[in-house]
Amino acid sequence: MLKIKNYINGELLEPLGKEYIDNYNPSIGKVYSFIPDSDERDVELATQAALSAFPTWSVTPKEERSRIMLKISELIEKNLERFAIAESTDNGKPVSLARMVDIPRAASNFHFYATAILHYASESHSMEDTAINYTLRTPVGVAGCISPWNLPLYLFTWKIAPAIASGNCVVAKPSEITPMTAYLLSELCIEAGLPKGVLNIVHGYGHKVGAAITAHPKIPLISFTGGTKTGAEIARVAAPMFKKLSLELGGKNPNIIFADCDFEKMIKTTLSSSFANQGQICLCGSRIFIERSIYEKFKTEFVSRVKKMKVGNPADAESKLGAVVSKSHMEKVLSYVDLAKQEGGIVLCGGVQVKLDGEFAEGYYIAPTVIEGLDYNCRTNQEEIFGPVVTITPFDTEEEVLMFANSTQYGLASILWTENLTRAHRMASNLHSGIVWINCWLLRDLRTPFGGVKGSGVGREGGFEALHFFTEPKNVCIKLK
Ligand code: TXE
Repeated sequence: MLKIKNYINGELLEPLGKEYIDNYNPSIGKVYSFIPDSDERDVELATQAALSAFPTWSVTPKEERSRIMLKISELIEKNLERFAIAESTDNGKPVSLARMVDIPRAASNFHFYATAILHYASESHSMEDTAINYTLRTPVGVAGCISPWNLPLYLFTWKIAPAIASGNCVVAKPSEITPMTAYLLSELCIEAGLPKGVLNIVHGYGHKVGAAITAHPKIPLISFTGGTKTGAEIARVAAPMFKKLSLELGGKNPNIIFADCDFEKMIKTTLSSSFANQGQICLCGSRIFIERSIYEKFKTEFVSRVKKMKVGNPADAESKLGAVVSKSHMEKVLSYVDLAKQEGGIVLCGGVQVKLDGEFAEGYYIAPTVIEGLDYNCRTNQEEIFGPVVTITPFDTEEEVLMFANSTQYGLASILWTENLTRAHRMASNLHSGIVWINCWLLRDLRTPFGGVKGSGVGREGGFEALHFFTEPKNVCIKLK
């Protein structure tokens, strides 16, 4: 069975402790490869490699950095099919989704930042004829990048690309639950000629490798995507060390549907915003609020279409949902269905594990689940489930639905369906979230600020926001007379 390796100083290495973790294929519930169980010694090696590479990489002309990153992007595209299958095997998601979304987006992340740095300009502030200020933007040094399992390569590269584009060197840790495409990426980085030490990938557990990166005194910047609790732990360790922090955390996003929406478009998109990637996207709209006059119509139509969504072999083009990422995650999601019932919820469809035949019999499949009859304030409607489970709730007024929408500790994204432009603007400005999608979902322009408020995080990724984050501004003031 394949043993994944760390990527340190341009080489593929075994972990120093020679220990490995089982890596499961969630679609069949079986171990299919081994992940390095690295520790702080591997992180130290990676950090030293990054520190050694930094003086050269940080002054490498941006055109050259761009050229190498474009090559990496090209190689990902060339390996699209292989990467899509690998992502699906590791994560359980449909291959079709990985082929259409995850892997192309990973290539775009490199492409986007390879070209963004060519257009990035720092500021200058003139004080008429007294003085002129200009801002130098220099790379920070060694960046620590830690990413989750739901969109493995997509979110991993969303951090690494702006970090190395702006001249930093990186010590990165993908999720130990889905390490495979990060490993495959390290092979492509070697092929593309990325200088050794610029990117180092250390595999292993969060409490060992992630914690060692967070606490390392020579890593002054941490970019993290993952759970809100983990984000709080990282902030607790990193804040007293005055590290720069970007935290992209959980969500419990409202999907607000007004009676005047384009019903057909809304239903189609709501199926995706509820169940894409088995509902394991921090941007999924898991709380659906429907204006009362169309509640029954919505419920009948939505539930009937959800029941038709095929849960199955991720490689099958017909499968709309594959497996959830792990057995423990499946159990967690199903425990929320039990909780919803205890809280008075009625399960309109799903709510159970799906048992497939043959080699998939031990896989972790959950039927897409719709629940009604819950109070906006109950735990099911307040806590992040991160699976194929949505609740539906009627509302009467704009004020009421705003109160429902803004009631959670999270504030990542909101989805809004209405043809009334004035209302759309009014709602958008009153929703407590970093992103508002009106009459669409997951429509992404990589230049826009991406991130959340409240328990959904600190800071923004995307566009020049990320280049700001990965550089340190220094103002230079020159007196003219
Ligand atoms: O998160 P975890 P998971 C969130 C969403 C969801 C969670 C799922 O809330 O619940 O991510 O991802 C490492 N010090 N989003 O379960 O456990 C861990 O090894 C340092 C939000 O993977 O927080 C993994 O690499 N690192 C989102 C990473 O942190 C530690 C998009 C995330 O793990 C650590 C996607 C520690 N003490 C998911 N403990 C968004 N907002 O963009 C664990 N890790």
